Amino acid sequence: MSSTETQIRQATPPSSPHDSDTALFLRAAWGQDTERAPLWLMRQAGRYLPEYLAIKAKSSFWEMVRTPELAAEVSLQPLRRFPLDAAIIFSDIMTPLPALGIEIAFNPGPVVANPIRTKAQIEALRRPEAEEIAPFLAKAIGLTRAELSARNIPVIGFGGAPLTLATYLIQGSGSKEYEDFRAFLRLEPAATHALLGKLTELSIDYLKLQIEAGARAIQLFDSWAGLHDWATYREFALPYNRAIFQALAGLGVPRIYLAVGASHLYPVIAELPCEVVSVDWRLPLNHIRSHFPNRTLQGNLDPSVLLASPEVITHEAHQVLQAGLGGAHIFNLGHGVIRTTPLEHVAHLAEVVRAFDRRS
Ligand code: 1CP
Repeated sequence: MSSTETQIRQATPPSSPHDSDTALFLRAAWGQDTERAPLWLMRQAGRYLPEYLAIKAKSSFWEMVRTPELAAEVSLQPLRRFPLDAAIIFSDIMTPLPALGIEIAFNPGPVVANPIRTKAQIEALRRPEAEEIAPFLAKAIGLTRAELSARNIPVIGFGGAPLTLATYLIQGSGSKEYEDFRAFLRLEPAATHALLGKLTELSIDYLKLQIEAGARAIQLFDSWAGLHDWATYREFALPYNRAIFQALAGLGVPRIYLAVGASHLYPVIAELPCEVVSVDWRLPLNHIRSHFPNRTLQGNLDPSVLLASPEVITHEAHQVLQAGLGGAHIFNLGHGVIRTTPLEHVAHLAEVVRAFDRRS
């Protein structure tokens, strides 16, 4: 981004209900070509951390999510170990769905008790009041924020994109290619749109409650967007994602969009009103910039690099950092931290990213 464009964006920040955005992560998210790339990792709170496993041994996943003290503790754990520039609140993309009347278990991924396959099931979904969706999450964000505000580290809130939520609800659980879901879209387009409409309303309330509780940025996870071709994405994903981002415009939080395995969709994704695009590892960031001029790019180290050696991590992280020059960049993985990632490799990555001066 040119310095003139940076100045224009800096000159017109959206009205922020919070303190001024001085945190490195927020400056980069708003489009500033910062002196150093801020760093956080998707799934930074999770199963590669022994202190997470210790809590998990005593509590179910839902207990952890629904007990604000536990959720805040788990959100803070990676920040105690590593010099990260943002926290992500510990929860799940499926968290708001029980408020619609849908029963969900985790084993370890989400399992839907009664997968949605009929129009009647969709019509029967409740429209919850905003306050009932996830009151525990608002408390967890408040507790996490209280611990981090002295360090000026922001908390990221998040939700699942409607099409990705529908993928689990209709398929019923994780799958490799989600064939049942992709067939359902074709067989029952009207019912699918009705479901996506309800998920969009729910997601807007859910994300707004996180912003009201103090989340300083919002990430929309569209983990399964890459399954689809252009026309399907344009019909079943784009309008709903756009509606969510539009509803969050002007609330003073940068909006981050993540789609995985979806570089074929970038020309369509470019139509979304968001400040940050999170990219997986399949293409270098400098090849992606042209699709998203004036946006911040987030990513995009292959998570499996963290399973290799410190030398490999240094080399590949430098490649990502170099490719991220020429515009705002938030360093992250292309997808979540893998469960078997050695802790010292995460520490090493943090050192490499922090030592890289983007101005020299
Ligand atoms: O067994 C366990 O310990 C539970 C594993 C686990 C964890 C740690 C699940 C079940 N969810 C989470 C937390 C989680 N989920 C976070 C926490 C914050 C952080 O990143 O540190 C976040 C952001 C999510 C988001 C999420 N959940 C996504 C989007 C990100 C992605 O990986 O693409 C998805 C697809 C889910 C569904 C889900 N929940 C849990 C699992 C194992 C999965 C994936 C299942 C699958 O692969 O289909």
